[in-house]
Formats: sequence, C-alpha cells, structure tokens
Amino acid sequence: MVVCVGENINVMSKTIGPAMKERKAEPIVEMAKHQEKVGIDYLDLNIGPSRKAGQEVMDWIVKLVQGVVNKPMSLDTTNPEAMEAGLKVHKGKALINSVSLQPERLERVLPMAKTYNAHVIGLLWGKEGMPRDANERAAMAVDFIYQANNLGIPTEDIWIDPIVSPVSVEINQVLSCLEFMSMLKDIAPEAKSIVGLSNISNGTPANLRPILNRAYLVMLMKYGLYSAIVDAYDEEILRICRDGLAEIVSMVHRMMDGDEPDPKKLTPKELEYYKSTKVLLGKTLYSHSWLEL
Ligand code: THG
Repeated sequence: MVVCVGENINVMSKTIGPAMKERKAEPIVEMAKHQEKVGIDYLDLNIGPSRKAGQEVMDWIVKLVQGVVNKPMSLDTTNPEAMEAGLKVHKGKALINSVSLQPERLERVLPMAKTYNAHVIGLLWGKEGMPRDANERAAMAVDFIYQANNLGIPTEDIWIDPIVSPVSVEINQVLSCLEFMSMLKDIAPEAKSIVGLSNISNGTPANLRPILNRAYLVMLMKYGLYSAIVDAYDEEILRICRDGLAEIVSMVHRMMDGDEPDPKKLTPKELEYYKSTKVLLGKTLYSHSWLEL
C-alpha cells in the first residue's frame, strides 16, 4: 500500500491556476471531489511561491476544499506566511509540503510542524542545492531528522523526499534516488518517505508520461516507498498504490535483481513496463521513442 497524495490542484494547471487567481471555486471543488471519490488520501494544494496574495489564497483554498471533502491536505508552498495561514484553518493533521535543509526554511517553517501538530516533508535540498548522490541524501536525511527531533517533532511525522529528477535530464539522479530509498529503512526505520512521482517524466511527451510514472512507482515500491504525489486521474497508478498489478510488480522487481525476462513472451502492457524499467535502471539510454525500441 502506498499513501496517495493528489497532485492535481496546482497553480501550473491550465484550469486551476486562473481559478486560484480569480478565487473561482468551481474547478477546484470539482477536482477535490474527484480525488475523494477515487480514494486519494491527501490533497496537495500547490499554490506555488505566491509572493503577494499567498496568505489569502491559502486561507481561501483550505477552507474551500475542506468544506467539500473529508480528507487532510498537503500544503504546498514555499511562502512561510501562506503555509502558516493554511495550518491555522486546517482541521485535523495537515502535511507541510515542504521544508528543505536551507537554514532559513529550517528556522522559519520547521517549527510550525510542532506548533500545529502537522506531518512535515523533509525535502532533501540543501545550501548547495540538489544532493549529488545517495550518500549525500542519507547525510541530509539524518541531519533533517535530528533537527526536527530537537524541536520535539517525532520521527513518525517526518516524510523524507529524496527529490525525483526527470529521466530525460539525469539518469544518475534517477538511480541514486532509488539507491537512497533502499538505504532509508536502515537509516531511519520510523521515518516515512514520499516522492513527487510525475517529476520523473517532466519533459517527456504528454501521452507517454504515465508509463514512466507507473514504472518508477513500482521500482520505488521495492524499497518500501510510503507515499507518492500522483495524478489522481491515472487509474492504473491508483491500482498500483493499492497493491494491484501484482504480476507486473513482481516482474519489475525481479528485473531490479538482475533477472532478464524474454520480451517475446510478454504482453503489450508487460512490455511497456519492461522497456521503461530498462530505461529507469540506466540499461537503455532514454529517448522520447524508448517504447518503440
Ligand atoms: N516533491 C514535493 N512536492 C512537490 C513535488 C515534489 N510538489 C510539486 C511537484 N513536485 C508534484 N506535483 C506535480 C503537479 C503537476 C505536475 C507534476 C508534478 C505536472 N502536471 C502536468 C504538466 O505540468 O504538464 C499537467 C498540468 C495540468 O494539470 O494541466 O506535470 O517532487 N514534496
């Protein structure tokens, strides 16, 4: 089982972005109701940096969404005032998305997890930006958990996000993210984990993105991924999160252990996962036509 955070209420979306700006409820309400209907566990409310009206937008959208669905929210903003405005009106236990290891974020936003009794995503992004490999991620995770514990935040409330980067950009980061996930259970068995899954397919043709997203999800699940931020309109992703597609999952996991299935014996769907897994393991070079090879 993977806890699902719905990514769809975000400022980058063509329908949601303008609705947030104009405080138009309807498209947001509709999307929120859909997410509850399909069984999403947390609704991500991504208002972006929202420098000017951040507090007002967050206050408005949290009240709006919790008026129509009975699910907790993931408050997704880099604006500390907006984060606090959302936490103030959120009923139940919210998820703070996110706190990086930049000193001003640790200082300003991390204490809110204690004050408002919220879960908090520890985003592994430091002073010098993105961690370079799995070991740097591990060091940053330990540091984050230490600092949070010192503020009285229990490790169970910490969701570590190793930061997924696009396969079309950097295969080494795709691999070290997986490697880090395999280490996290030993580093901090009580900590939770989360990834922004759709990042993996950024820059990939839109119709093919879900295929990469699903395959990478299955791969991360081998190491006990706790939660993922996903497209709530991708039914297959939701099925995988609920432990469906067992045979495909087992094929992908066997491939990760070095097994080589015979492509001639695979169904078309199995082939999609087979080819995508090869790309995501760095065995085939990524190109926009990876499925045709
Ligand atoms: N970690 C954490 N939070 C995150 C991310 C992460 N929040 C933002 C992002 N990454 C996860 N959310 C999204 C939301 C949308 C998309 C990708 C990731 C996306 N949307 C399509 C697009 O832009 O082409 C469709 C937009 C639309 O709806 O019109 O790709 O890594 N902690």
